[in-house]
Amino acid sequence: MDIKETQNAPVSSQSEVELSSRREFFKKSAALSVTAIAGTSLAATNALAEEKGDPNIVEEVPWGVKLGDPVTKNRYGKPSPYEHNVVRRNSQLLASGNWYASIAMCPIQDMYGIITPNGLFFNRDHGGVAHVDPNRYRLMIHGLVEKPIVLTLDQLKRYPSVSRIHFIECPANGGPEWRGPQFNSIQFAKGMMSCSEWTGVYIKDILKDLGLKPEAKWMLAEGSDNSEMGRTVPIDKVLDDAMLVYGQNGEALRPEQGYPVRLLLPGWEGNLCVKWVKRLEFSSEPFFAKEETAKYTCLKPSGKAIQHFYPLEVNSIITSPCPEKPWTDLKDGEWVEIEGLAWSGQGTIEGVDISFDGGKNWQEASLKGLVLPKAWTRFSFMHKYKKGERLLLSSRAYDDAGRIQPTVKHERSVMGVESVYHRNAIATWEVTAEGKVNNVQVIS
Ligand SMILES: Nc1nc2c(c(=O)[nH]1)N[C@H]1C(S)=C(S)[C@@H](COP(=O)(O)O)O[C@H]1N2
Ligand SMILES: [Mo]
Repeated sequence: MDIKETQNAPVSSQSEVELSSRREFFKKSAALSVTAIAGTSLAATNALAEEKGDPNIVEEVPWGVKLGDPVTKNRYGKPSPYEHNVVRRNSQLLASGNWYASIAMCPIQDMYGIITPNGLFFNRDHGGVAHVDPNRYRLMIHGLVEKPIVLTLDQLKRYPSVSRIHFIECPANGGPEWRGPQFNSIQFAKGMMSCSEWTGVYIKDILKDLGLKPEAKWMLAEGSDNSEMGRTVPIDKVLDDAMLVYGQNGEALRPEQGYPVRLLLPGWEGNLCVKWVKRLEFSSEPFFAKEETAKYTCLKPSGKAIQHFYPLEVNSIITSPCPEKPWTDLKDGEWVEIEGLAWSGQGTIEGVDISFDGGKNWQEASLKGLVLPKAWTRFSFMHKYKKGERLLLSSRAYDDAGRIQPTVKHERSVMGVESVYHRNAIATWEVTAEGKVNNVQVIS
């Protein structure tokens, strides 16, 4: 067969020359490893592998000597079976006694960049995942508008579309840990969030068509699932950047995210982003005043509660290392990249600081890739690992709204520990002398 012959063909003299000079380079950089930076210390490891005759280089690998799958095999592609551990996970501790009114956490320790693959987007439902027939999908927009309307999916898609990258976070993310760490896991401690590119229509654009009456101050959004999830949104947010989205990372929304249409309120509490949305009603009074809908409140030590607090605060977490991604394999003196995610529902991330001593001293990390408003922002810091050293590793993000993450002590002094929602205090990992990583809280 042609393919096999080509693969077994002898290498040309040209590539032999290239190979040997590469080997020379690896040897040289191994010798120079005293002054190693990340790249050259990796090169030193490579030179060793070549000298010892790594079988994965010198021997034939099974997938190289036979034909692969035909292109007709995977009509919808799946990750490599070797990635089978990268999945959403659920915990009895976070379930309301069943797996329908429940939550599955995103494996943020395994994400690259700032986009969550659709199959890994965190999933929170109050009555299970609804499976909506798009042909029978209807969206009613009524109340204080001149021209009330019922739209089919096709009609909704006829409005001019926009694509925006935004995170969605449940305000209860990190909520079980007000009194102290509960999960030695980043996925369970911080995985109630994900970030996608969303495609849909600005509600303000639809309202230009329908004519919003000036008395309209609130918008009720209702889902067509059995929980309905009625939520009321102030009109300013609706007219700012609220969207009805049907696209997620280049394809239709997944059923778990509200197929075929969900409400997206960039940067605001995830629970307001009503999925499988069937109705928007505009009114002069907030609907929760009539006890038709619920909202989350934050109980303060004074016994008073913050009633209206919709945007999510500036926040960050180090994703590598973390309890799932320890430093146990690192050698003394090796360079390692500390990475993490920062986000703010109130604006754009301006910077992130890293501390190795639980917040006494701080150094500035760099932001990498896209830095967008109300979106995950990836940060990075190169660190020379010292074997046997115990670290208290923290990150502290600040945004262009002038907000910075509080210390745990400061957050507790203002909010106490009785609240569930909106925890954004500085998070800390303990890196032990052996390189294991533990979820801890620095209270002082
Ligand atoms: N219709 C409907 N919308 C809903 C919910 C629901 O149960 N039903 N859950 C809400 C909550 S509490 C959150 S945090 C987000 C979760 O969105 P996701 O499942 O796409 O991550 O959806 C919100 N919208
Ligand atoms: Mo939520």
